Amino acid sequence: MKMGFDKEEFKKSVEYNVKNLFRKTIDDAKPNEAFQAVAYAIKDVIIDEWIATQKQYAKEDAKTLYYMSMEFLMGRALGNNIINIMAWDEVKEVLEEMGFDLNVLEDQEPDAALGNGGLGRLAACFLDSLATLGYPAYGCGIRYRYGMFKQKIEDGYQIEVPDEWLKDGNPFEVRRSEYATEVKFGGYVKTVWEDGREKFVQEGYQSVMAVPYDLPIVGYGNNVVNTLRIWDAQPINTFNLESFDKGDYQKAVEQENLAKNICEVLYPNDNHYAGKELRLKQQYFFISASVQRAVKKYKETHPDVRKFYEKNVFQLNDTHPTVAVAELMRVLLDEEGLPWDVAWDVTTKTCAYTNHTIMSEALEKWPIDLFSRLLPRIYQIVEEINRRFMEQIQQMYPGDDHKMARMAILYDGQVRMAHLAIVGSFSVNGVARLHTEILKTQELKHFYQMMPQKFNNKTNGITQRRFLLHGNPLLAAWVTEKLGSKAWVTDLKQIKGIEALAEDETAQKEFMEIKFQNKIRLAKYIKEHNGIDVDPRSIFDVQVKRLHEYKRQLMNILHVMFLYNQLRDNPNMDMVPRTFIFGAKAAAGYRRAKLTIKLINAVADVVNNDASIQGKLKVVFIEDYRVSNAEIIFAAADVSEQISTASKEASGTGNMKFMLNGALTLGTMDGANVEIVEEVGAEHAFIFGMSSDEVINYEKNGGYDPMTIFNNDADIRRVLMQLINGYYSPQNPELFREIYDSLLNRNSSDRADTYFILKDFRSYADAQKQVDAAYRNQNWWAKAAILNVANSGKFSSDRTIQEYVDDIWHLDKVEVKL
Ligand code: 26W
Repeated sequence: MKMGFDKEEFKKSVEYNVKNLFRKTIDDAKPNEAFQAVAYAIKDVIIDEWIATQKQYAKEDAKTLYYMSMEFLMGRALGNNIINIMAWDEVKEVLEEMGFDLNVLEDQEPDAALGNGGLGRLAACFLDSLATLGYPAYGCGIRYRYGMFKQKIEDGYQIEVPDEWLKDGNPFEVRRSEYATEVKFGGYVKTVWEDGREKFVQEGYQSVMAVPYDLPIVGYGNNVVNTLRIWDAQPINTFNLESFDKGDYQKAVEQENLAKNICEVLYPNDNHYAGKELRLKQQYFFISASVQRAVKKYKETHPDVRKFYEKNVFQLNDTHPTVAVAELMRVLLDEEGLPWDVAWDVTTKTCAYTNHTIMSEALEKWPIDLFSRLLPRIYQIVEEINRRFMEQIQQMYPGDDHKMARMAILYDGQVRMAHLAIVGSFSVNGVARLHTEILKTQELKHFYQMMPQKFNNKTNGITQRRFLLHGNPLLAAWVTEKLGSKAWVTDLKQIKGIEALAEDETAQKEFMEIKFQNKIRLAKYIKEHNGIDVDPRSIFDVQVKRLHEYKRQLMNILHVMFLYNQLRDNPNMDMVPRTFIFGAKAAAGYRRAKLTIKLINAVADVVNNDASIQGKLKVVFIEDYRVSNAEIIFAAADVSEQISTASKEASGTGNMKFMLNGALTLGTMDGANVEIVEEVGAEHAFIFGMSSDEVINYEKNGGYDPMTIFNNDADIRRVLMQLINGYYSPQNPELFREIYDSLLNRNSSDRADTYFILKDFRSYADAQKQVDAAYRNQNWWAKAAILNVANSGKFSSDRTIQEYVDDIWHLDKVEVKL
């Protein structure tokens, strides 16, 4: 267990840091300066554990996981680190003695937003769980200079502002220049004969230096500190002004620019492949550096690289890091001199692939000309992988050209990264039970039929350390008190113990009072950031997630318009006051998503300023939804909107964070909602809409006809007409025409109402009515909310990680003693 935390030493350390960093005494330190000083003091504590952990791993020669991901959506580190070294109360006290409020200091830290949404945040939760369970692991990623953009709302529109998260430096990072690695792009491949065999040498290339920065990933109360290693790019050789050779000059400038550009910015696309060359550069950059480093490190203590897989495993977070398959082959073939079959055996025993989406527009398919120009040697290797794979298909399915076309890695002038990932991996997993079944029976069915043993499910999870212990201290303390133990912090199944209190009226009152306090906290945040007054006694009905058509924020706001029409017709309509809260970033180039944000804000403007409806309806769009404000939002939610078109949301993880915080799910039978309902019971959720089978059936038969609904349902028709008659945009009645058209008219590429919004609308509205009815019985609601918390145990990322370890990674736990 933990050694005591030395408060006096910590205090001295903070004072010393303020002096050294800012030439000030502690009483003159501004909040941001105090934050820096505290962060460095915490890092000081962490460093010893970090060193001890890495020594222990080396000593035990432990098998290591490399979690390869373009995205790590970490959020803030300070509070999380203080919690995980188990020093929260002590640090809070010391800071109070020094005249600082820990919460205020935490607010000084910018979010590390090196990710878009679900996939990036999952990676962050996984790192927390890996460290807490004591498994040796690296996160491998990119140190983007600019992370996910900051969102400003101006006149109801989203404006993207650069995220300068490194402006004041990052107190927790350590630059590791000793591990700098060269990464090569372009040029051509020369074949030479050497030692009686063919060798491949890349020539005429440009290259950059990859320099790693390490961030500590602190386990909860176990002295374990793992590493998130993010790579920065630097020019390979300093600009040589003396060189007047034209070729050199040109090359030097180009290499300098290459290095400057590679790590500049995170692509803000979520679930949408854009095919940008710079993104492929980013992918190869961090993968080549990570793979080279992993092999080098292994070889420092192991003589035989053919056993690499015994001590190393690479998990590929979606297809984005899939060049790792070919890069590991390149290193083993060209640098280690292994024959193809041996290199392939090592590679396919090292790599494992996770699929996170079935959205076809998310699939990465690189044009062969671009791919082969940028990565000539890698492309040769992919060609050979494809050639051998095609041979294998021939053998298994003689004469079946259909299979070849469906499964080829290289096809129609493109490199299909998902196919490369599947062929090059020993494991392929989906992220929720339903999602994995859809992969097996629909999207990847040919691969499943050919290699069923590779396929498995790993239902996602979330870390309760951030999303309950840190984000909702009131509920966390209540749970601990009721259970008489904090064991749930590392074993969330134990939270089941509060189920016994679900019917207890005192417990119900206490629970609702905590929820009320959290709603006051969010109301304050909304007032400060949006200038809108919301009533904490109203139902907080929340949809926060990336803006995407399949997630159907549009259905939610159309329903608000529908409710508002009813209230206008009958201001005395009996309804529980409701606050509809949205938070979402739209990809910068996603026009329809951005227009949906404008629509939400336009509806908010009208509804929030209409005194005639007596405050029964409020609409709030929270600006710049991100990890740090998410923690406040989940804690305050009554209703969790999880309303994606069934089959489209691979898992969802926000749904789990709401459940853990005692919100009731209003959702479709999609992704992990299915398993949430299974755990808590359908009677404690509000389920509506078509099943995934129904949706898939409609899709196979060319969709449905939304016009019939439009013609026969006057309420829906009235709402839709308000999109084009200026009801919410009097100055420009045509403003929302595109949205109207998307619901009713097919266009060149899409069916009308691609995501079945009108088809599911009535069922959704009915479910919403049930929410209203249910909330009137506060005892029932409290019971259902407590049951949600009590049955959220399955959704800890600790459980998910243990399943990855048991079924895929086969790591051993390491104990670190100080
Ligand atoms: C190439 C552009 C691009 C960028 C990001 C394509 C796809 C992505 C991600 C895979 C999108 C994503 O974040 N997917 C989400 O992953 C979560 C974690 O598994 C799931 O819970 C969500 O359902 C899924 O949408």
